[in-house]
Amino acid sequence: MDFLELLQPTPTARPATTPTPPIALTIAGSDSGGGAGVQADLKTFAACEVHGTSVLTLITAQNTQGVGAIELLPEALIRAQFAAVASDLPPAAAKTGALGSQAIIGTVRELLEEHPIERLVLDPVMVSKHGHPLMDERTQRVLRDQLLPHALIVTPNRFEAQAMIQREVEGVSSMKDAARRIFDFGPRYVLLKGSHMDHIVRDLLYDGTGFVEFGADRVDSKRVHGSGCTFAAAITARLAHGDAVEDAVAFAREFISEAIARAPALGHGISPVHPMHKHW
Ligand code: PXL
Repeated sequence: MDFLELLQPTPTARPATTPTPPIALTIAGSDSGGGAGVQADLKTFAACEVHGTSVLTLITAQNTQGVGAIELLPEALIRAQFAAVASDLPPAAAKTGALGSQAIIGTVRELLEEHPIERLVLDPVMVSKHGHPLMDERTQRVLRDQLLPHALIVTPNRFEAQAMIQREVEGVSSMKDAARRIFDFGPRYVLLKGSHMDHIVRDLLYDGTGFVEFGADRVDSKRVHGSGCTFAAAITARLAHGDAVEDAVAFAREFISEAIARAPALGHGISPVHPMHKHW
């Protein structure tokens, strides 16, 4: 570059184009408090550099202290959201969260049959991590029988595993037995979350042949609202990026530990986890 060139005005910089991100879809419910459900999923997708789309199944009025009201959305509106997304923004991976009723479970099954999604993460949302049932037993069975065959990976907690197989799950050997039985309902991977032994959290991943155990120090925190949703959404995001299942789960384990450890205090009840922990 010579002296004259240096005197030329610099051309206005063109804006750098942002590369197209992978797309992920969540089929789940709204938490007005912004901690769980679709809100957790979309924040997690964004934090993991994925464009998030959503099909809302139900709307809850809730905050950190509890759920006040729930309204299920009509089947036609669920179908319309799915059609809008699938025709223009086809997801590389998807997850399901709260589905609310046998009718909605049936609608989601039909949608998945009409439009198969290879990389589907099924978060059962049947029994809370504290053991409170979130749907009646008949609806739990319908979810198990109709949706597990469509899942790449299902992510039950211990209580959901018990509900699926109708027997106690306590300790590693019964977790392994449960994972084998849940595998027989049709998912390609089972991730059984956390038997809490001492201060270690153990998750077991089963692919029909062998087990991979994920251990992490248990973060002693009450700020765990939305942790199941955030965990499953982080797996979904990495699957959308093209990760192998085992890598996506390893990433999500790290992600959820940090999201719990770095969660700020919010509200007067159970604070949500912090999916944006890498950013603020
Ligand atoms: O974390 C389970 C869950 C899923 N979806 C919605 C929720 C919750 C728990 O509060 O509110 C909408």
